[in-house]
Amino acid sequence: MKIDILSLFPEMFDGFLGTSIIKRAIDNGLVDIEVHNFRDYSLDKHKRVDDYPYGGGAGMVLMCEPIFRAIEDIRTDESVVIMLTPGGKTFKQEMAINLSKVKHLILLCGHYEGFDERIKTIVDMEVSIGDYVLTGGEIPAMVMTDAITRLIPGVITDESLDSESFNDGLLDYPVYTKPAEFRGMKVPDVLLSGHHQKISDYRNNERIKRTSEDRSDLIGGDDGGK
Ligand code: 6GU
Repeated sequence: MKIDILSLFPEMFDGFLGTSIIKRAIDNGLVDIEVHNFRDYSLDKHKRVDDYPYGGGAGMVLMCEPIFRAIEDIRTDESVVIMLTPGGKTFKQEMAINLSKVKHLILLCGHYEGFDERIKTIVDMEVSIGDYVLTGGEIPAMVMTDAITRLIPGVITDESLDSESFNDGLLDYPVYTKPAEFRGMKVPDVLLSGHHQKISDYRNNERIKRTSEDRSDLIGGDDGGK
């Protein structure tokens, strides 16, 4: 998979792309991630990419020209172009799974007051990562890239993906490591029993219990404002 990220602040991605599982996925050739500065696509001699909003009002607006030029340069017939904006469709695990099957993703990170409305005509989707406002689309682009990349076959073991939170709509089961007792808190006996069927039953029950206690909205209940 190829992911192209368009941003005004490419340096924000250095730590993210150079660390841990994402770095390993890139080094192993499982994903190719390229960050572009859309200032490079400005035709203006001062490399301007934003201007004042028509009609007045606060902040600056990202201009059509550099963004259209960047997308037209980078996209192919297999690209899905995504605009990151708080007004977009909320990013969830299901969307991550669907996007992990795409050959080429282009993520547009906005800043300032937003994108010129006409930029919507050149994108395939508008996506938000949740109901709060961030200063820009860079962190959302990292969130999406991380969630999608770990789903690409070979990036992490199939076993880790099998039982994780949100697969089949349930949260993950609780896990413990050494010691078997810490400050009076004991690891459940069943996990020390070596009895695979009992361990599997215990974990399945815990997933259902946790989901109904902490995130009943995932199984059709009210989330109580969580
Ligand atoms: Cl995609 N962008 C910004 N600026 N804020 C957000 C967001 C995106 N998703 C949630 N908040």
